[in-house]
Amino acid sequence: MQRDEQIFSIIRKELERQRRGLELIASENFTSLQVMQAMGNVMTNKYAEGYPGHRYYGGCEMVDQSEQLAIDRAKQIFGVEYVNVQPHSGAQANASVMMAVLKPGDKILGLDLSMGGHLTHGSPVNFSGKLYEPHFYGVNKETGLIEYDKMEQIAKEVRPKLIVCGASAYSREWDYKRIREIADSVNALIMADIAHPAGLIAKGLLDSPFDYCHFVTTTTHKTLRGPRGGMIMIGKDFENPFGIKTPKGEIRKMSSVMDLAVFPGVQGGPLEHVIAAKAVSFLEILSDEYTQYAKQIVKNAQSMSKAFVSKGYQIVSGGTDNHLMLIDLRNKNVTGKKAEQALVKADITVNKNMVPFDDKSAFVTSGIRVGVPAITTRGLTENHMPQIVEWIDELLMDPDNEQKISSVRTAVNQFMQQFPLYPELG
Ligand code: DSN
Repeated sequence: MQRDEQIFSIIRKELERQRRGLELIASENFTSLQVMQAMGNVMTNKYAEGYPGHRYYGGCEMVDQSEQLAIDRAKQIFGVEYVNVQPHSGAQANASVMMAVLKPGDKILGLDLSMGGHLTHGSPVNFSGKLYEPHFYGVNKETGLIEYDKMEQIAKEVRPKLIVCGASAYSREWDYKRIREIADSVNALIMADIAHPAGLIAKGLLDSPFDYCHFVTTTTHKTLRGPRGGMIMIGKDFENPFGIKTPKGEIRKMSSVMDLAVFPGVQGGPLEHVIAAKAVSFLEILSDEYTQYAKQIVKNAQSMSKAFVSKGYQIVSGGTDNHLMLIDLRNKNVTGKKAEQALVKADITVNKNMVPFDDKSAFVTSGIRVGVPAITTRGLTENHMPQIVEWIDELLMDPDNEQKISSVRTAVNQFMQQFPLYPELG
């Protein structure tokens, strides 16, 4: 068969783009070469509906071993009783939890998308806001911190069946204990979506949600640095709240209900090649090297946030406890859209992001979200952060100055040559 030079040439250019730039998108990272190798393997050819030892297809002996390894390693990382590694993405992990515990029309309470939440936490344009009745809590206008009192007040008013915590653009720690108290007071279950900070939680650098939240979902490709995909965890398995019975009349544990929600509830055949790559990345996470990496993420984020503040930038909530920060650009007279465009032209990749109480649309926005997991993987340390902020500041002060954009791009490209990415790929 003819080799597809066209698509491989595009992939090659993407490698070059990744190599020469400063990747500051908070949700992105660079997997190890072995994670990528595990992803591109013959398991993509295999159908394996079901779970290890209980499949609807023959020939699953090898994928059973690989999926079981992924499950066991994830259990070890997070110290949990139940893991499902089949969700194709974080969105499907969240859909599966909702499928497991909600009926259409049930009420859910999540963080408002415009305050840092996620589409799958009840946005009206998403399945979560269409199938269920969404309600939202937010952050305080002055402090930028989650308003737990308001969360409680809304929970008492609407009595949601599921409270969703976790965010895509919130830089502070979560008070899981308080959320559990609120949930218990209205008889709600809790889903914590830790897609962003999962790697820091795995290493004890942020509070763990498992003692308080009934379900924890994550993606595997952000701070966890694995292949693109999702995962569901339950800290301690429990009897399902709806008393679903097996044909033998047994009450099913939540783990069984959750397995059935992922398959056949939301998905068909699992992506066993991606699950193999998840297993590889989980082994990496268990290493001391990854522990050092996670600690470096925190140092880099702290250093970057200080550098922004010293240049007069307003970080929502005043700083960061995790790997990212949301910068409100309203005092800098530049929109998120304009900022993103100028930075991207200089090979500094960020995303425009709405800030709490934004007066601009999601297409324009008043802010940018900046994260350090990817540059930390490249090998950058806290001492490099002020220079990055210097470049960003130069561009945002004069976003239409093409000469400046060009000189910063040259400096960025030269700088990144010190931090080789996938040298094995030539
Ligand atoms: N799109 C992801 C992010 O950038 O945070 C969340 O799904």
